[in-house]
Amino acid sequence: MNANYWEEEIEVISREKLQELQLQRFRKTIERASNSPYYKQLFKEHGITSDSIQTLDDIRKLPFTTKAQMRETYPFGLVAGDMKDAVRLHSSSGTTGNPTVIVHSQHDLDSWANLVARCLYMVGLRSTDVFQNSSGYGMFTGGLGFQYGAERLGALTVPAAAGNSKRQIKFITDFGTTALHAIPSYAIRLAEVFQEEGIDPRDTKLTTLVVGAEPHTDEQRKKIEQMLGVKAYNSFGMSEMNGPGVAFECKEQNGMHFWEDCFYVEIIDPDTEKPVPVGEIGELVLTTLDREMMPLIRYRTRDLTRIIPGECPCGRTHVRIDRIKGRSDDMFIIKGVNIFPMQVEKILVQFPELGSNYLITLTTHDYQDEMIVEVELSDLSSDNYIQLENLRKEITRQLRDEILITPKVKLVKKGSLPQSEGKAVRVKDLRQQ
Ligand code: DLL
Repeated sequence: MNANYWEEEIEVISREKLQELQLQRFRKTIERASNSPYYKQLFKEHGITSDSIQTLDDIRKLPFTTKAQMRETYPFGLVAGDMKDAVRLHSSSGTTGNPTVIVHSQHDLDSWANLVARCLYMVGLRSTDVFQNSSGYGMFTGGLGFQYGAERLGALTVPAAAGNSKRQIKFITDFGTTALHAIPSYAIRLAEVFQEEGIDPRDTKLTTLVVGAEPHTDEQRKKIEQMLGVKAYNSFGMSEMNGPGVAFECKEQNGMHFWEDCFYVEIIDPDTEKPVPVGEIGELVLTTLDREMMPLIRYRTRDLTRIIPGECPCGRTHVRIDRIKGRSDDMFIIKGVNIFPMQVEKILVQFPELGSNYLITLTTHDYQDEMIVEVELSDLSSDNYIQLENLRKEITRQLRDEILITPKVKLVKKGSLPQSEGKAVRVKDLRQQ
């Protein structure tokens, strides 16, 4: 094995060969997808077969797949393989209505683990490393995704799971952890706990951090690197495309290589749905190229980014995408959890004591993200302090059950929140971006 690459023949493949491989895999994907109830019907309506795709540009003949369609076909309408070959199911962290479900065969899990191993190898991890995963396990793909990828690499893998910072630090110290996976907001929290405990992270063996699953700036990355004395690499992925291991920074730390042998990347204008020129920001649209059980075609991720033009000095030929710049829908991510304002609204409308105007404010306090939900009271509310406090606690509890994090709820007088004339502005993001 070449010391620089996990799979040299794929990572530095010529663009021409890569495109040949993509075309071949794309046609196979269409064949497979046509076994799913959803795509079978769709292809019939549009008269599509694998022969419709002669060049990669022909991909544009195909309609997009959206999150809404994934929900409508819940749970198995997009499954193209035989369910007896299904070995794992994940669902997305957003919980509006039906969750989006992804079903994997053993081939899919092997392909995913291989991609994560490729990413970790790219930033210098080897079988001698100790990899600690502070991600939530369970449905969230950051847990099992990194677990299997790091095991595939042969690293000693510590499934520490989320939270309990003192225990994380004890593991780092006692087990000689060299690499840690954390969402960026948690990495900063952990650095603070290091300080509180009087332990200098530079005295541990920790040298590499893998950060992702939520938007963060280069400044935040530098802060993490400086506080923990590590190199931090950005990692992008989503449940619909496996999870982590979709795009990852190399040692250059200048954009994330997108594994184009497994995903076909398009960047479109979210309004016109036409491709944007290379280098311009648009919405990322992805097609799986190596998925057996549940291929997804032209999936609208709603993530806004751009392709970084030019070649990467590391030699890898797979395109690089820039940091995620935002979303083309109203989803926001806080503490690694994806939330839609509708989820908050759904809870608030159930309380007759509340009016219909509310505002979600996202702020940063001591490097920790905070979510504040201000909601106006209705005429039906009491002005008894104890009753109001009980109401506030009940709203907080129900919101926590729905969105999995605990917001700060503030009940405010009717008419005191800004009234917008057009589309209501429900989210104010004041975080340091
Ligand atoms: O967040 C998968 C993942 C786990 C990626 C661990 C990286 C590390 P979901 O919960 O489905 O999956 O959320 C996917 O998170 O569409 C983006 O909006 C956002 N996101 C993921 N990675 C990044 C990143 C996982 N590096 C959604 N920067 C995506 C900014 C990110 N946003």
